[in-house]
Amino acid sequence: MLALKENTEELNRIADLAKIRIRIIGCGGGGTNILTQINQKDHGEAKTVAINTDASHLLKKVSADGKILIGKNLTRGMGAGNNPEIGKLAALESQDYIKKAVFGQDVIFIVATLGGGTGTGSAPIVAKLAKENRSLVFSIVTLPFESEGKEKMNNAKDWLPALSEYSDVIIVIPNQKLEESMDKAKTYEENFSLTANFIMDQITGLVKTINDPGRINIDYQDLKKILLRSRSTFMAIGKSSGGEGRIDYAISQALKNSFINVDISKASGCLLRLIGSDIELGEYNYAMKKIIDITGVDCEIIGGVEIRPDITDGIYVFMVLTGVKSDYIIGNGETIGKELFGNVDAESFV
Ligand SMILES: Nc1nc2c(ncn2[C@@H]2O[C@H](COP(=O)(O)OP(=O)(O)OP(=O)(O)O)[C@@H](O)[C@H]2O)c(=O)[nH]1
Ligand SMILES: [Mg+2]
Repeated sequence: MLALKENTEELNRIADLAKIRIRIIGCGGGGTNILTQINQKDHGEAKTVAINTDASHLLKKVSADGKILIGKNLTRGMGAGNNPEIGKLAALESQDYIKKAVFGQDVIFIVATLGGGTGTGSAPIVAKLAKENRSLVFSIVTLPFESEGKEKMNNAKDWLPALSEYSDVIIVIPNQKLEESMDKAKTYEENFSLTANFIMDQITGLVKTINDPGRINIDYQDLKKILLRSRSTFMAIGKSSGGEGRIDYAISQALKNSFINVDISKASGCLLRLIGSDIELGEYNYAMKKIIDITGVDCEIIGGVEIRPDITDGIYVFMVLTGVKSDYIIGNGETIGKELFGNVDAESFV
């Protein structure tokens, strides 16, 4: 029989091996800006990788666990000049490095701000290489501001289908929504950080849900089971600082956001995780019932609870909902609605 210490070491080793491997890959200028914000905050055990054709941005502006300058021969480190074809060729030139970045990963998150050359053209190649490696691929992308004009919006529109082909799900956040809710008193960076936070909450919520063991646990198989029901997936986090009705409030906060409209009334699956220092069993049951009230009894719910004594400012609820209806969420192979692209290029749809 193993001594207690050896036993513990062996268990630790197995627990480490059983952790799912997650990488967050930022593509292009905006994608790597958002990645940098994620990298600078607690993002669980996921590793971050930045990909760009722009050498000086990558070197001076980006913080990540790994950086890949793509298309060194093609662009000589000078960017893709708003041309997604160059972004694509750059990614193909450097595909051996990208393959190494996705190798053996269970989940790949791709973050890109569509409209320019590098993020738009390289993200579908990263997704393809990740899919060939059998990873689950979540892509989270932004669309350009309408004021940036037709060319950028057309880049996004023309290249989203390629990304959709290789992503399990794409979550699309129009920058235009940022402009509508923009606080004029805040700086450009502060306003941009709202989208970055929205993206970050979804990614880190998922990373922690499946890698940090809870009192009632949710694991990777649970995630896969819920995703099998439908690829149209929405992830959200909500917080309540306490008091009566705190579960209702946290759930309503999770479902409320300024960027994308989502109808969850026909959701077919839900992972629901409550995080806090003093969650009661009654609250856990209530939260599950509350979701069923919204979605109907056919929704399969897998719940989890993480007791975190260090959280003293209230409770958090993190949800992964599948089978949701939204123009902004594109499940693998689904058609992309023209409403997504706003008014910028309406005539090309006629
Ligand atoms: N939300 C958000 N959007 C951004 C940010 N930076 C750029 N964008 C948007 O993304 C679009 C594309 O810009 P970049 O990401 O810089 O382009 P790129 O992928 O580096 O492409 P090239 O520079 O042409 O190689 C812009 O038109 C903006 O709409 C950012 O930090 N946050
Ligand atoms: Mg750039």
